[in-house]
Amino acid sequence: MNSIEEIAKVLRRIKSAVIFTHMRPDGDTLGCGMALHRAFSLIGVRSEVVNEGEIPEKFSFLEGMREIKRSPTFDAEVFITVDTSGEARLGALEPLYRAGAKKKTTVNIDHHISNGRYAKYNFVRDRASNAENVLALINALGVEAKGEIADFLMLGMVTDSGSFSHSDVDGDTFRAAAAAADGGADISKISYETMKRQSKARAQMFLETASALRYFSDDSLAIALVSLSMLKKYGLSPDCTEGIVDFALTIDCVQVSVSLLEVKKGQYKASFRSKGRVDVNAVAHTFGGGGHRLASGCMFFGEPEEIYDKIRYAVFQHTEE
Ligand SMILES: [Mn+2]
Repeated sequence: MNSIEEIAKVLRRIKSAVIFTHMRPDGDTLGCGMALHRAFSLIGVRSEVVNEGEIPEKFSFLEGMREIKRSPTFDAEVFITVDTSGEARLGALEPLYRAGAKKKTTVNIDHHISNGRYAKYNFVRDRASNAENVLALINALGVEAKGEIADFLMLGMVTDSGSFSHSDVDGDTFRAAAAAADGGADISKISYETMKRQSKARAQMFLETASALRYFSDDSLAIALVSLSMLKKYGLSPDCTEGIVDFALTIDCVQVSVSLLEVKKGQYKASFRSKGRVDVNAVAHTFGGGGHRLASGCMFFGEPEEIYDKIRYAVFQHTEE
């Protein structure tokens, strides 16, 4: 691994860079990409941020997001990836990245411990958000996190840390957030726009789903179901179901929360969340999926009632006494 100073030294000498962000982009990858892009413009490096897909609407309140391109528009000297644990996370841009990486300098700035250190220069440090690492890089480039840069970094920190509530949040997270706040980041707007705001239709769908929540195993297991017909009724797309699985975990007696999203007739995408007594990675693994101990996912085929039974049994098998 390289130090942030080493990487800053390399980047201070370059003329151009393309900054790659990961597929199904979140606030961290986009915030890191845009913050670095703005920092480059202040030190005379031509750069652009690319992402393979649509930029979620909830990030559009930050105007700079409109500048993000689907693929590189010029032949840059350096390829940089941010918040991207492996090349496959670049989605449709992976082949282009790999082809370019053969002859270009590559830089990888990330916070996932699983990161494969696939670039020539790698800085991987376990932090609540990668925005904390990008802040260190920007400072090492001699740029202060002010104005838009502060907003982009705060976006990464707020979203990846669950509004500074996840277990990996520590003093360093707050020191980085303090620097962004000192630079003028609008934390209240950023958290409202990205963590709270929703459409009326989404709120109605959520309330209907929550009131139909099914409880099993002495109320320690809760399952929410979002059918295709419900999405149709409210005119919503499947990404509006994000966050539904987290709701039931707020209930005292619930140890495991599951959401089932119907993706095709009789086919359900399941998300699992656990408070700790149940290893939901093992549960999802039973059905060909996986993830982490406390958060995982898999696919189910069949009727909801049969699926509930399967989940109930698998959760029972993986409950620690
Ligand atoms: Mn991240």
